[in-house]
Amino acid sequence: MIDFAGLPYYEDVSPGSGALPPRAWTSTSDARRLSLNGTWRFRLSPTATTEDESFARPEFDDHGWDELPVPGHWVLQGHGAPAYTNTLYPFPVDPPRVPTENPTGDHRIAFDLPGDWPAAASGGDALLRFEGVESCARVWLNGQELGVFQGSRLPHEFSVGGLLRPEGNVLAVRVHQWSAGSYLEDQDQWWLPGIFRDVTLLHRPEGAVRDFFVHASYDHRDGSGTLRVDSEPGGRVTLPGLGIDIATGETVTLPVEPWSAELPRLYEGELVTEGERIPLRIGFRTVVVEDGVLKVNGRRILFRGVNRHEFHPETGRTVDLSTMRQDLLLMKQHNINAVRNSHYPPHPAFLSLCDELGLWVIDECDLETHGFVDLGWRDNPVDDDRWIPALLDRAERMVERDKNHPSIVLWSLGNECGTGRGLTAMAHWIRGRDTSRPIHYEGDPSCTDTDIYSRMYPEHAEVDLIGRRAEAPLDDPELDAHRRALPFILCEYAHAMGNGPGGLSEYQRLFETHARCQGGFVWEWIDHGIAHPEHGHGYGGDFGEELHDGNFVCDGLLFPDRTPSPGLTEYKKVVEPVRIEGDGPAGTLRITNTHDFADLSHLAFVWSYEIEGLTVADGPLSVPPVAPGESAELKLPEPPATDRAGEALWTVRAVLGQETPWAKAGHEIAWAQLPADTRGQVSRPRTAPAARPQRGPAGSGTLALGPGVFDAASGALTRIGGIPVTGPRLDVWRAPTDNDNGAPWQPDRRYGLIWRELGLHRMRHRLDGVEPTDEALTVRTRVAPAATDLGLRADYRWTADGDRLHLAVSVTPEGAWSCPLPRLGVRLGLPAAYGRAEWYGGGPGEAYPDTRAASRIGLWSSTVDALQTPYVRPQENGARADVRWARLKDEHGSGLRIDGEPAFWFTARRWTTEQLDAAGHTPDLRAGDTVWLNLDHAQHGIGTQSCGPGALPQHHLDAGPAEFSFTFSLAR
Ligand code: IPT
Repeated sequence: MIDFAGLPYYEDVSPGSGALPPRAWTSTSDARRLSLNGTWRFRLSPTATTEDESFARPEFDDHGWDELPVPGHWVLQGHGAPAYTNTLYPFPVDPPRVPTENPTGDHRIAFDLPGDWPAAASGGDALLRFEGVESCARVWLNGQELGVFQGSRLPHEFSVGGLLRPEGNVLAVRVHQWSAGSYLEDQDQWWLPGIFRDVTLLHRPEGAVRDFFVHASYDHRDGSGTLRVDSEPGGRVTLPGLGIDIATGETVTLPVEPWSAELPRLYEGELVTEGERIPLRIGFRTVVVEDGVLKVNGRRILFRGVNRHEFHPETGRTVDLSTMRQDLLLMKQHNINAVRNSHYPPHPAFLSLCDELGLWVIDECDLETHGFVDLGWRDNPVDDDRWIPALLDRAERMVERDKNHPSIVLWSLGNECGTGRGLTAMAHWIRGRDTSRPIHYEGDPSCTDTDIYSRMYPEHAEVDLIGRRAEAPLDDPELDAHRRALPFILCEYAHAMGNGPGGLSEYQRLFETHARCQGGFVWEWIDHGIAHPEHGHGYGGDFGEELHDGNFVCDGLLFPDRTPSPGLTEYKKVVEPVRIEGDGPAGTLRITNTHDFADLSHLAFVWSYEIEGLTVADGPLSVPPVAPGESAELKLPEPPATDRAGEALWTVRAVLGQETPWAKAGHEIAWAQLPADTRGQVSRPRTAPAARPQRGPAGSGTLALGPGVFDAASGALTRIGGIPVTGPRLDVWRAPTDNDNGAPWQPDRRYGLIWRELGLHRMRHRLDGVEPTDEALTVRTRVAPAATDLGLRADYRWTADGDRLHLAVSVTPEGAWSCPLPRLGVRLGLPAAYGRAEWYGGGPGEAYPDTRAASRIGLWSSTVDALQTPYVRPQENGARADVRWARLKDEHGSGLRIDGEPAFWFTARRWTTEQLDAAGHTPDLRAGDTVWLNLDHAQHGIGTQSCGPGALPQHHLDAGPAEFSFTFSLAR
């Protein structure tokens, strides 16, 4: 075991020196503050060994240095490069030692105090506050050393009152990329050193608040709130809205409206001490674990959550206020009600926004030692007494900073640290300080230190068992009984990497079935793709890293530029807090309110009656203010009289009745479609007698059948009504998704690799016969890869009537297929001019068998370009589900129409699947001279096995006999 004594400060495991004890954060007060954000001077050294501290002297000449915006990460500001690893430490693991190559940024800023800054003679103090510096800082003011600290995403303050002068102050900060603290910060994200959050100078008048703690609880039995505010020094607390005017330390109980994520009622007030007035925003709520369930204000809550890292594609973890707000607005607009601060406390302003807009928050400590897993957790800092002071320091800095936010309902000790005494010490300290929030930690299956049973990425079947409290027992009966009595959450599930995640609906059903299963947090909110000059958005390996984990860092529901991905649209639909069901032909409707607190009075309901995607009639639907957890039975209106023929559907939607702080009136919350009659799809009647295949002009080598022209020798279709075409022919390949490729620890599910190994990307089409008969042209083939006896017999039977050409495909597998197929359908090429698509079927967005909840039947149109989903690493994307017919048109509006029987999966792109498969980044995809269509009878599910379970069996595309058909005609 290494001796920790005598190491330089950046390798010191103790919490540092010089910084003040942590305290509650406030965004404002009447005390003066001065932001030191701005342009600083900066010098980067390759090592930390420099003994030269002359730069800290005020008179040091830094004119030759670069300028650097603070806050920021120097590796995103032209100095060095970012690096991505998931669990691997990017340096030799020898805690607490770090490499000699330890990039070190010296920072300087000179500043004057504003003219109205209180003079030192007026008493009080001033604090210098850092909200976040990665990973270790040493600080000097006016040549005087203030101290050193670690704990990158935690605040640190120094007392500087005695050192300030009216003009010419010089703040010097030396930041090391690596420190002992780096061993505690092995989160799955970019390594981004720098002063990345605000730096502020705070005046502290005599008698100012050193710290304060708001205790505001709610008793649902009598609707009362109880408030006590502890403050040091004491003072008075006023909340005019409640007529409260009490001394600090005094308790008052009175009727209040509670705070919840759904109804985030905050009472504005003020804490006044002799030296300071601090605005308060108080939310009354009580969080308990009772009867094995997590309850807020007496009711079970259900997390519809996401894991959020702080991320911006240009500025990394420096995230400005408007971006924070944008994140939360997008969450609220997508029915998300909870956020886990993975895996560190965010910028403090984010939490105030959560209070205001209404989100349940898990605040997680800046602690992860994941890289020790590969060492069998040998020397894990969380199980080593010498690190306990540092761990406690981290817990204290989180809890003290954030304790006054009603939105925080759980404290989390950290992420992926294995188990150990350090965690127990943290939990013990937190319990002694704040009894109002249960404790979360996922990494210890025994739940020794926690009040919640939490897991990541379990399969649906296991969640079902846990929901029944019938999970496999722990060896220790006492611990087992403890755990079995706890509520259960998925702190991570549904890995949103690339196309996906699949299987959300099935999880949601479990959460709605078992009281113990209180929802989960999708991994994760946003792709961490960093703006890259060549690649658009770069991922691991794009910045010259020696070790990296590729695009595993791009696994969010938002693309790096914060455009919602189809996964977010799907999640919104799956977690919608209103369930609309019914029997269209019978005209009955059942509306269930799945909110936890809100009734339905804030929503307006509307219906529409559509035939083949065209709205024939619509109107409002009167729905009573159904209480949470309750349902109402309603009648649909009488179907409108119409002579329009075709498939008829009811669409019922719940929208916001009024504007909210996060969306406009009319914003859609929930919807459903119900077939209006039992007829279903109406097939177009034959219009003309059947045509027969005809030989083309002598020497042309062609066959004609209705509007189709075929190569007589190969049976290949070459034209439809004058439009040159390539194919259609059988296609089973898709550019493997991240989920297809799966995770290394689940080799039997890595279908992307298994398919490639089998050769599904290099299928050969053997021609076995071209058989024109009186009524049809039949082309028989066998489609198979080299080196195996597996194959698919594919027969294409062509018929025509009038201007319509029909294709019936019949597929028969041969050999023992032991894995599912990626897709099953035909691929067809059209000239590039056919760049506009219209379809009647599922839309407007992408859908796959287990990601199709948000796909609704309608008449949609898009350019082919806009049909693409720009996953940071290109992969299969863009399919539309349940398509009855599609038209591809040129700019004059003419083109090809395809009707499917049964409905099909429709995909169109300007590159081949092979090109999509070969691309590493979106700019690699270049439009060619063909629009490629995939008309699929079936697709394999998506699953979430890039980190989690695969597609459920019901979403597997198993090789089996299949028949499907298409009708081609010219579109006008
Ligand atoms: C889990 C981590 O907690 C999270 O930070 C992230 O890495 C996620 O996986 C995958 O993207 S840990 C995993 C080994 C289950």
